[in-house]
Formats: sequence, C-alpha cells, structure tokens
Amino acid sequence: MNVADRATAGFRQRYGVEPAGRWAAPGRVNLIGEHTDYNDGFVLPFALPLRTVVAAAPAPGGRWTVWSELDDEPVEFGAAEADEPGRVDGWAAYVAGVVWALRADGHDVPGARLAVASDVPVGSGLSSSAAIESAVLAALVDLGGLDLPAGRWPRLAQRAENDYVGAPTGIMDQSAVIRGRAGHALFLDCRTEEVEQIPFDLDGAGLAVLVIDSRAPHRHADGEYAARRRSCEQAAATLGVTALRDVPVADLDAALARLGDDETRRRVRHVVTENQRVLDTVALLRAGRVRDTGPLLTASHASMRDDFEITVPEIDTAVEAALSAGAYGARMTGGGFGGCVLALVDAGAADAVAAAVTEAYAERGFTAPGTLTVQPSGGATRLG
Ligand code: GAF
Repeated sequence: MNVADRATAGFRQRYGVEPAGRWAAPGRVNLIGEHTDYNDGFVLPFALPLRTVVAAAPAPGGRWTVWSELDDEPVEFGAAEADEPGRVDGWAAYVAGVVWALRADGHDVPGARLAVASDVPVGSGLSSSAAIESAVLAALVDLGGLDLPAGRWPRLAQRAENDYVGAPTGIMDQSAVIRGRAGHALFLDCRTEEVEQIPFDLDGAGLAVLVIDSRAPHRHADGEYAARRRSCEQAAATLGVTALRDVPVADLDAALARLGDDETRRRVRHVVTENQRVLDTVALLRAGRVRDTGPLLTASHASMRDDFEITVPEIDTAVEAALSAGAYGARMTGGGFGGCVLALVDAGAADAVAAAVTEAYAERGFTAPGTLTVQPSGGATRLG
C-alpha cells in the first residue's frame, strides 16, 4: 500500500470515519551548504520523492488526537498540553509543536483527528521531523481556513522544532520541505529567506544522485549540533559581526588571525568556505554544468570532516568508496554524526557505486548501508 493509502486506511481504522483530506510533505537532502543556515548563510537543498502523509479531519472539543503507524497507541492532547512546550514528547511532540507555534502566532487552531504514515526514514538525517511538522501544518491551516501564507510556514515549523521539541536547528529543512520544486534545487538565503529555484536536471545531464544511508547510530548528535552552533555564535561575537555570513571568503585569513584557538578557527573556516561553495555550485548549475559541481561536493565533505568535525567512520567510508568507484563528488548531507551521504554519479553507474560502498562496509564490519537514487521533487501539498 502506498503511503497516502496507509494514512487513509489508518485514519479509517482508528476513527471509523473518512478523513476530510490528506496532506503530504517530503523529506529532503541538502546538495551543499551544511551548518550555514543558522549562520545566516546559504543552502541548496532539494525535496525528496519520499513523503510523510497526514490524513485529517476536524474534531469538536478543541482537542487533537494523532495516530502514527510508528506506534499502536494514538496520542491525545488539548490546549493546555500544546501551550506548554515539553508536555507532549516523542514523535507526537512535532505535532503538538505545530499546534503550539500556530497558537503562539495568534491562530485559532481547529481541534482535529490525524493519522500519519511516512516513507521518510526516521533518524537518517533526511528530515523526517520537518516532513511531519510541515504536513501537519498544511493540514491544520487548510482545516481551519487559517490566514497564513505559505511563505511564513517554514519559520512557524522551525519554531515548533526549536521551542516546543527543543532542537536548536536552522531554517533549511522546513524551507526545503515546504518550498521544494520538482526538477529544482532550492537556493535559500537564510538571512533574508529569499529563494531561487535552480534547475537541477539530472536526467538531462545523464546523472543521478545516489543517497547512501550510513546506518551509523547518531552519536551525541543533539549535543554536538548545539555545541557547533554555540561556537559559531561566539566566533561571530568575537569578530564583531551579526553572523558568520558576514565574513566574506576574501577576509577569511584576517578573521582567523583574530580568533584565539585553533578549534574555533577551523569551525569558522568551514562555515565561510562552505557559503562560498554554495555560491559556486549555484553558478555552475545556472550554467548547466551539473557534473562540474562534483569537486565542490567533495571539498564540502573534507571541510565537514577536518574542520567542522561532524563526520563518523561509516560516513567517511561511504564517501571514499563512492569516489573510488567513479562518483564525480560525494559528501555527507544533513546535521552530521551519522545520517546520509549523497554521491553525484553517472546514471548508469549508480548500482555499481552502491555495490562498491556496500563492499567497503562489509570489509570494515559495518552494518550494510541503504542506497537509493533520488530526483528533486515537489514540496508540501494537499493531496485531496
Ligand atoms: C540539521 C538542521 F535541522 C538544519 O537546520 C541544518 O543546520 C543542518 O542540520 C546542517 O546543515 O538538518
């Protein structure tokens, strides 16, 4: 059964009636621009064909009931729990967080019954959290007839994650998941929230993006993510700028000379050079030179490995094996400490590259990786 049918069937089975509609939001990968979003910088993600679907209908009484195929038992909460971050936890916190963010923004959120099904793997760094937040947000906006233009959705969904769930993430994932467009990568300026849809025609170039799920357990990901963010913010304060976005790559050496310790210097170097790599990648894509972006992807990986120190052995192994098997470029995508690698490969070589990574994993005794090829796909939408 496909994911939309699973959501509908779950809704019928759980609530005994038909849903009023179904809303979908995808996962994402980030082509390039890692840990730049919360530094007011640039990112270039795209939405995946893998989606989370929410079947929903209004419910009387101002309460919310959510069932997910991840869990037998539905979770029910009212305004009191939604208004106090932390009262609802686990996967349902992403749902309660959206209710909270909408209410905090002054909206009269309708009570609802929801059923959630998803093809976005949880804990693989493909933004399953942004997908559920965004699908729920789309559903509640429609069901309540709320006056909330889609341009404001990413910030609201981010607020749900930052302030209700408690993860200090940036604006990239929710933007990609909400604003993604088929056949395009989303060039986002995280300071101004301006976006440009950049054509990313893999088929036309005879290429494919292979996504490799490292299956590495997330090791201390939350604490390390927050630590990276703190160190970037402290460095910006030391340098007297609003955010590291304000350090142009031409001024990097001068900026590094003003920082007291080597670790901070490396963190700053990653962010400043990564912003430039995003701009360079966009320029190549605008010129239709998709294949030539490969070295920038690989340079981004080296920067995450050596300067930002957010990779793990499984991830580095996947990148090295993909490159040895002929990928034009490969890099970890997402927050780090596990998650996925993406590799830019000839369309006809994707299987061979996947097999080479699987073999390298077996040699090192790692759990076998997951692999799939993906196309840039559409963002959050109502299915009907
Ligand atoms: C995670 C966060 F949610 C994003 O905001 C971003 O910082 C990313 O890590 C790293 O680029 O996905």
